[in-house]
Amino acid sequence: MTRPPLALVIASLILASCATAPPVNIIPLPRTVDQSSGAGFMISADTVILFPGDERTGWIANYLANLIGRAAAPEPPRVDSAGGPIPKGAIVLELGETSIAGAEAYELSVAPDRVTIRAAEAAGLFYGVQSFRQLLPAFVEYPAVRPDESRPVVAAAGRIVDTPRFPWRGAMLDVARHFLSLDEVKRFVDLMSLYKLNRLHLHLADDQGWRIEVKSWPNLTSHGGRTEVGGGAGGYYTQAEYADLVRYASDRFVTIVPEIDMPGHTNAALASYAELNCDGVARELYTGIEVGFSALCVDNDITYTFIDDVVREIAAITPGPWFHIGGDEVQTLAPDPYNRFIGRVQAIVQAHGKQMIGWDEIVSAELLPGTVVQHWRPDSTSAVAVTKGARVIMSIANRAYLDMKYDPATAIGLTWAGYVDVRTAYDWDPAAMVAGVSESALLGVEAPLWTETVATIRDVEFLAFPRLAAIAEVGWSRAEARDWNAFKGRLGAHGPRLTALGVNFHRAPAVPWRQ
Ligand code: TNX
Repeated sequence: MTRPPLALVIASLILASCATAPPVNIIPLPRTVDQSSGAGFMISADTVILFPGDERTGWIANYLANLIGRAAAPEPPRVDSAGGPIPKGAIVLELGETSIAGAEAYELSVAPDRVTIRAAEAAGLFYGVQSFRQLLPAFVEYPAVRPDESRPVVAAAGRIVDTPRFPWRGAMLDVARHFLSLDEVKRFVDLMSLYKLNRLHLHLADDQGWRIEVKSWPNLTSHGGRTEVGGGAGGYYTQAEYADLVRYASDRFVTIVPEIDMPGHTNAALASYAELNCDGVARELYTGIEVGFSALCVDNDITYTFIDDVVREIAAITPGPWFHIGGDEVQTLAPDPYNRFIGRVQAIVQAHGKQMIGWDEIVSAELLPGTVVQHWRPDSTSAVAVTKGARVIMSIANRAYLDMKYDPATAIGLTWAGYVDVRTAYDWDPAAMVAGVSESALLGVEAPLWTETVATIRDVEFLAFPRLAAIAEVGWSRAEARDWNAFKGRLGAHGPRLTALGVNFHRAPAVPWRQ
């Protein structure tokens, strides 16, 4: 392996040991951070990343090596399975008990001669890696970064012990109103990982488009997938592509949650198959942004054959335990048929081995154990769901909706739930939003990004960042430890990192962005 010139090594060592430790700006805020004032850990051509030896932790070790890339040496750090004496300058990933238990918990200790990331499970190692990454200088994130003696790659010394508040820390992408390519969704997964988010809910069907191949109902995509809001070309994922995305996300500890919205938001299906309509007449494709006008014919048996096929095929390529059936905004059905419909669909979802999730409208139906309610309407109550034994995902629109404008000057986005500036997205407690929906009833939080006004991945990034970082901290960090003023300072320090990653983030005026 080629080594950097001696001068570079010496200069970097001097810089590393003289520099006062930069403050730790990790987002989401870890449970405990003990920073030490001494020298940090410097990455060099000798750095080796050691892992316990299995495939999963080997993948994480390689992920870290690729993150560091060529920032400190002509080649990324070497990766090796552990065994034998640990050399000086190693980054050690190890599996074992941590002082705070939990599947996603980790301990990270950084000293001049060694970094140790320890966790009971691989997920914790991955999150320890994300925290370590945030201790490294932002320039590491540039894809074309090369070693430069004036810029040593040093992580501040100290010790972090960390575990999340909630198991569900999610984002949602509406790929129905505007389609996003597989690579764009993968990039979004990568950005989620930086902030330790672990659920990606994909809104795969709506009035304007059907985005996932269903082999037994091929017109859904060949016809229903070929447009989007504004009349663009739309698109869809083949089952193989979806499976590839599921794998990509699961490598990064992100579980894909598929949503097929029903009985409303179904115009694309109703346009693809005449028999799904009560009058037997196929609808026209729709490219506007009205909601509430479409509904499956809930009294026809063929509707349930259709749903059974759709759920079966998608469940078969979805290893995660959840299937989201939407259930929102049906304006053309009376309560009784709506509730009966939700009951029948719930049985279908369970028969295919999944737990059903629905938007908060489903609380009027009978809910079976395991069903999850996603709270979105600011004036609705999911407490009813709790009395029926359901758990709740908090996505209250006036805090967590990424498609709301930041302020009146925001060029894209909607305003029906008000403006959601970064502070509004940050300064709330999911356990204090709905009386009767307290900590124990909550699975966690999720930030949906609806795409009526969002046409490109650059638009997605603008609305999601930095609010998604705020939501990530709402989901991960303890409420008592969170503080807007401290957060905005840490967030400001993320400006250069997001810039290096090429993220088109909103430079919210309230945040002291660093250059
Ligand atoms: C409400 S949130 C909807 C979506 C829209 C969104 C726009 C929910 C369950 N339904 O159909 O896209 O508002 O903010």
